[in-house]
Amino acid sequence: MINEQIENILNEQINKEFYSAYLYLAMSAFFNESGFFGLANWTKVQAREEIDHGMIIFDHILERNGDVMLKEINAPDVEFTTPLEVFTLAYEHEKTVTASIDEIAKDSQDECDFATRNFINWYIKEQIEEEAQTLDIVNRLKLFGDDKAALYHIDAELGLRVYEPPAL
Ligand code: OFO
Repeated sequence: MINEQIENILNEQINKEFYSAYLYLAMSAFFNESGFFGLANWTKVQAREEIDHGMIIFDHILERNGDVMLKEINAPDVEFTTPLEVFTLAYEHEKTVTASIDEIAKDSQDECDFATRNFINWYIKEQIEEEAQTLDIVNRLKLFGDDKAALYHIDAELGLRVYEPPAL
């Protein structure tokens, strides 16, 4: 059985993960409309990963005999401009998700919910990757984003990303 506080914070995290999927889908649509098909692919693959992140928590709550409470998902309220600004926003967003995962780790430790404390380790590791990969793209866009040929190559490279289900 899962206690109410942990159940609530996990349900909120499901919502945040699905919001992340919405945010990356909005980015993907923007890139698609702007002709950056590689960036559109990368963000679309990321949106699928975010749905997986939400679903893994969904399953954890049910396995622990808790209640899944699905809440409204906000529409992303952002204006996209350049690839650099979009990926800077993605990186900043990932930092907020990391903070939220850390909060779950802290609360589950405080509440002696060691099953959730152990479960959330996968997300702690995942967030290192989420931040690193968005920051890497930000840095490359900062260095080469004004050069059209370089931007073309970055777009082509990110177009190669293929969705893979998470390895738990
Ligand atoms: Fe689910 O990690 Fe990104 O947001």
